[in-house]
Amino acid sequence: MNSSSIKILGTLYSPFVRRILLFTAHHKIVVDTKFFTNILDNKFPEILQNNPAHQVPILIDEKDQKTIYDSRLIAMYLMDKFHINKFTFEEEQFLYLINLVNDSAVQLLLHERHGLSSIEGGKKIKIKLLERIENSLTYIHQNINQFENWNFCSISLYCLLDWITFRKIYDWECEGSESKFSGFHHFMKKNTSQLNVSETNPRNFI
Ligand SMILES: N[C@@H](CCC(=O)N[C@@H](CS)C(=O)NCC(=O)O)C(=O)O
Repeated sequence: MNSSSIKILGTLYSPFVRRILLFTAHHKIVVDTKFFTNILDNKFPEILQNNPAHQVPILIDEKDQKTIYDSRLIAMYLMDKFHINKFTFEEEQFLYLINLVNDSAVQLLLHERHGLSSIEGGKKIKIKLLERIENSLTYIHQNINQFENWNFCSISLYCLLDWITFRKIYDWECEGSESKFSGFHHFMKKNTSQLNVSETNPRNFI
């Protein structure tokens, strides 16, 4: 049995957690995992102790006595520790957009769950969030050739696109591969066989 000094606290559905699981698998970094359920409705002392914002993923490196939260910072920590190429400035910019789309999608999901999309103010916020998602994804799609390599940036895009489909938040798949996002179809298809992608498919855990 593998045991690692690195532990990842997460949930089975989070696209932010999945990024770290794909990134560590790709670089053959052994991690232990601990998954929580329903963290939006429950407060978990172990999460709160390690991240005051009560969000996952959280990395705990027992050997080096470090606790890191936020997936981008976790990736940077691992890059440093395992001598993996750091982000380029362009990748950082794409990652910023991917994170923004992901956060907007999480907010949309919460809006729907709490029925806010059916009230006037809520409708306006929904339109704004959807506009941001659409514009940012269109821009990323125009630059899809920058996502040829399987690195933290493309892994994050994969997890985002799959998650917004899974949660039915934004239908980038539209009319199949002929859609305006045809480059995303190609990107997703090409990467479905990457390490740990099928094992971390959130649909497995419903
Ligand atoms: N910026 C954070 C975002 C993490 C995040 O939003 N995590 C969600 C899971 S998808 C979470 O923990 N939500 C619980 C909450 O907000 O209370 C990252 O990149 O790690």
